Amino acid sequence: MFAALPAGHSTPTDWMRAARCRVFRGSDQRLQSPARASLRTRAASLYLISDSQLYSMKDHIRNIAIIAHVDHGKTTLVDKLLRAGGAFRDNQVVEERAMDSMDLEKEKGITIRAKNTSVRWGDRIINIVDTPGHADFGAEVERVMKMVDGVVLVVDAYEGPQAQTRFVLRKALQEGLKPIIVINKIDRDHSDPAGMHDKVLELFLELDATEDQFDAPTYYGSARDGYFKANLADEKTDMMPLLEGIWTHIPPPKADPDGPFRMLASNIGYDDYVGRIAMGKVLSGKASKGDTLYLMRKDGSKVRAKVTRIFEYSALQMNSSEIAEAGNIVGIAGFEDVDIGETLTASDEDVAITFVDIDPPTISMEFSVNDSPGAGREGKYVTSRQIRDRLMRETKTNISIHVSDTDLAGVFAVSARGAMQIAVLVEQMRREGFELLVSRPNVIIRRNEAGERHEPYETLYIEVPEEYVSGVLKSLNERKGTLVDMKPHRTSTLIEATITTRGLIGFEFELMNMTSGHGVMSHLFKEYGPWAGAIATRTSGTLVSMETGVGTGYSLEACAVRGKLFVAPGDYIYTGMIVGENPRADDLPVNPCKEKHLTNFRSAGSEKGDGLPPPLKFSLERAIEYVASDELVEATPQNIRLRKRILDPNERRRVKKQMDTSGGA
Ligand SMILES: Nc1nc2c(ncn2[C@@H]2O[C@H](COP(=O)(O)OP(=O)(O)OP(=O)(O)O)[C@@H](O)[C@H]2O)c(=O)[nH]1
Ligand SMILES: [Mg+2]
Repeated sequence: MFAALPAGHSTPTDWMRAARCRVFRGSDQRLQSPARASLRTRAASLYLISDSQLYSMKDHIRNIAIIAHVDHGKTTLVDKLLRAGGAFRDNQVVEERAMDSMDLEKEKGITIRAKNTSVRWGDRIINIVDTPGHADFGAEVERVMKMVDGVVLVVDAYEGPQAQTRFVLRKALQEGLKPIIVINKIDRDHSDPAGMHDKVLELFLELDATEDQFDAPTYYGSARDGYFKANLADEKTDMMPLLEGIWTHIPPPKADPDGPFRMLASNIGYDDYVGRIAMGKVLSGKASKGDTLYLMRKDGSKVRAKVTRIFEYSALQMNSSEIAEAGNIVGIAGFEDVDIGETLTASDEDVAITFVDIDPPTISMEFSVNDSPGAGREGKYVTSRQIRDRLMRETKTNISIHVSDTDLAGVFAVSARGAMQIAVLVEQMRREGFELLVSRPNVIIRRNEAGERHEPYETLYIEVPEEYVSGVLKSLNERKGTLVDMKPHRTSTLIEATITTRGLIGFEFELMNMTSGHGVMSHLFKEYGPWAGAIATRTSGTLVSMETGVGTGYSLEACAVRGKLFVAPGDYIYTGMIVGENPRADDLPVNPCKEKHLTNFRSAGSEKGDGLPPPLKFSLERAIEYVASDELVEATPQNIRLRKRILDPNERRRVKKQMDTSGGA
């Protein structure tokens, strides 16, 4: 695209900067449009206000969020910023990606919840929020936007900006936050730091960044190797150039030290001694232990309570503090019921602070009591009340999960941004000792004014080696995706498509299989659009057990002839449980629990099933995507089983016949 640069500009970046300046100086035609004019007004209102009075007192604090697409290196960067800022002793051994402290985060190698920390040297405080990059956890990024005054946008020097880079940058620019660009992983073979920087600037232009935002300082380096530099040609040293850059370029918090105390709860923490802790940036005034504050609740009510403890973040923990001062990010205990998005103020006359708009959930799943035979044997918490209480507790700290009762007793509708987000919740619950049944994700349908069904659509970006392109396009076509753009990129092809969220369910797994792991994809919610019609996302049927008992090698060998098995000899199996995949589209009843009749000629191994291939074991995420609408996943602390919703074969047949005659649901 930069083949012919305008005269006088040596690099695409120079050219883009000049273009951006023209927009603001008024020499460009585009300035005449109302959108451009409003952009100018916004820029003026953001940066030409009397900052001096707002900034003056909080000079020793900076508040930043680290944002990026998944795996671009945010948490690794935080490790190195903490160490460079003196958070750890020189000889202290700290595990990699220390901020990923949840068990599931460690196991999956991804960040799930946004977390706070801080770097302190002298009286300087840099409060840092590490955020997740996976699209399903996007609300975690949205909710911290009001806590910070700037963002460090991390971009992989090889992959360049991806779907979630666009999402998080858009949110940050909309909030008027000051960005710093970090081109990470320049140590990677074939990385292209300068090229990727240009792509980031293109994205800034596309997202209507203000002039000041567009002029974001850039640092190049490697979080893994612990260095960043302001120019690619500079010698590599350490993290100090970036740390100093953050200090210099991110403005001190806009906060009024002399006003009455005000704080928006952007997160909720928990401490065994003091209970719930409201965390957020103090927007004005200060508070100390023992002060009386008011909690402005979402429902309009006001609750009066005393501050019992104040916390500050430091390295990997929260420490007690004497005072919550304007501009700082603190935790305040004393409000037992506080929720994210609520305001703490010194006066009951005050008005609540507006929280950021959180994008709504797009998918929903049923959670219900486990009514499979053998229920209650493997879990501690199995009742409807226990499941309901746990789900309600989740909504208190996880703002993008919504839970509602359904018409059926013991069945709850849980909505979220994506299947992975719900799978993480189910995984946490089974680790805590819950047993429950979960359904396949369904997209949340809306009706337009004419009463027509609309469903969520996403923009899908895929990068695959050339030889897999036709297979990917065929699959997209079957899933009712439409191709938007296709172009070569290095040795691969970049495909952009529009596809329904429904059509995307299970696609990542298919892409992995189809491309032997060489395909990379990311997606971004686009809009609600007309219902796309039926989409077949699974072409195979299942092998369903007709018996309850224990799987035997002898009978499973017979079942294995029919398809791929999900169970092994010795596994507990019940009537209606799915024990394998039938390559044909229908469900095949099988008996996997039969004992072999004694004969004089025993074939060695056939009782133990030694000749059986290992069973296909589903991860929870895969199981949730795999099941059809008449099937469920049974999740217990020890097992993940698949089953038919209706276990009894006669009843199942009767209901199916009824559905067929009434034209289906
Ligand atoms: N080569 C190289 N690898 C890096 C660098 N920084 C991070 N990584 C690796 O990239 C992977 C992802 O790093 P994370 O720090 O977890 O990335 P993240 O952005 O926090 O990921 P999410 O929080 O899940 O979005 C890990 O395997 C890191 O070791 C780097 O500078 N160079
Ligand atoms: Mg991370």
